[in-house]
Amino acid sequence: MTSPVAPKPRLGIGMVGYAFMGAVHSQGWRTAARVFDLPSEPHLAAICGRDARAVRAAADKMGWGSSVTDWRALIARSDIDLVDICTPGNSHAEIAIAALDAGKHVLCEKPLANTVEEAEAMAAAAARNPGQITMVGFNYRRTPALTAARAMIESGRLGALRHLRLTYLQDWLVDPDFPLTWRLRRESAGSGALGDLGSHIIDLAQYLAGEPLAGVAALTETFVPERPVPAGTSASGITSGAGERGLVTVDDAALFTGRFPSGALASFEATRFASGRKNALRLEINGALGSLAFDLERLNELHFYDGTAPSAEAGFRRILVTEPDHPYLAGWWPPGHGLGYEHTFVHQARDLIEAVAVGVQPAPSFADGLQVQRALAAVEESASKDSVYTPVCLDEA
Ligand code: SOE
Repeated sequence: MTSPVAPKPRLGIGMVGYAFMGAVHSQGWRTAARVFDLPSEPHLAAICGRDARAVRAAADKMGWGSSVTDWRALIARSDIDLVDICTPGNSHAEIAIAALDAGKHVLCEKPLANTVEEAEAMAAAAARNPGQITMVGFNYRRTPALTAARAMIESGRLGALRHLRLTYLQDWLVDPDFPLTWRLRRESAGSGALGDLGSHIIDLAQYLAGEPLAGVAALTETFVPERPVPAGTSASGITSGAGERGLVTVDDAALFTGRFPSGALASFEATRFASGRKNALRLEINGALGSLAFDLERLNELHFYDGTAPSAEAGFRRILVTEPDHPYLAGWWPPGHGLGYEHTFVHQARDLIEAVAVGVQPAPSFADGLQVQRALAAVEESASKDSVYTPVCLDEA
């Protein structure tokens, strides 16, 4: 007779927010325990949103046990161990600090906050609650090809890093009549393409380089300064009306350079105006011994140039990151069968559940999120100073 397998302890999850990020995080929580052998079983206890009917529908669709309309009630529940924050940035600090002080672990969407002050308060709350685990949702670190890239850099395959070149290009704001949603207002989103997309590539550059940026020099631009206020809404003090346009108060694009303490140089471009580019996160890293290149639109591939190979055999070669020896892949499909965007969130859930079980702070923690927030603020400060870039005019002959 076989003895019954003891049930795993439950990790109760409560999520605040249920739009795009709420949906992919839900997918991560639902799937992680079906793919990986985890120390505890995530239980999708409750989801929170302000509109009772909509959040109920989201709970049913995404597999949550119950729905609530008050995040404080969610935090107060004894069946919730971890609070997952998927709301716009202006509510991150209040929810995260309350959750940490109530004894919950916290996963918070990126960027950590809208301001450095809020991020500092969040990191301080994490520090005064050392028993609670915190993580920021920089999910792309958990793309197997990029986790593998980090391991190659760490083991010295690229030698000393010289260049990190990162771009994150989208095009959903090209239409000047795209509505003035919360992502286009500073009070709700903090910044524009910079915080939304630039924060991802800052985190990735620092993760891959293994050190924080030492300084930045930047340009930002808002190409379309006014947009239609969405009908029937009142976006952050703007009252809607037919044909009414409101001010865009964040950047549409950010272009910046950076320097690492090791001496490596970095360049970054984050934009929502790259016509034809939907979710193009691309990077190339050049080191003294070789290079790596990655494109999120072909996320199962990593391109490696080994500068130590005989020159007659030199050239970029494509590594298919689909094998059981690659990060996260052993839990998935047979060799050669690739993964996609959503899987990065499954890996995020897996790593967080494991960190909670062993009580060891994972990366990126709230302290790491604060560091990215400081880099975002430095970009904005630099972009606001005319002296940083001194245009040199070419006189007509
Ligand atoms: C913006 O369009 C966005 O949804 C980001 O907010 C996410 O972080 C990124 O993963 C995809 O693009």
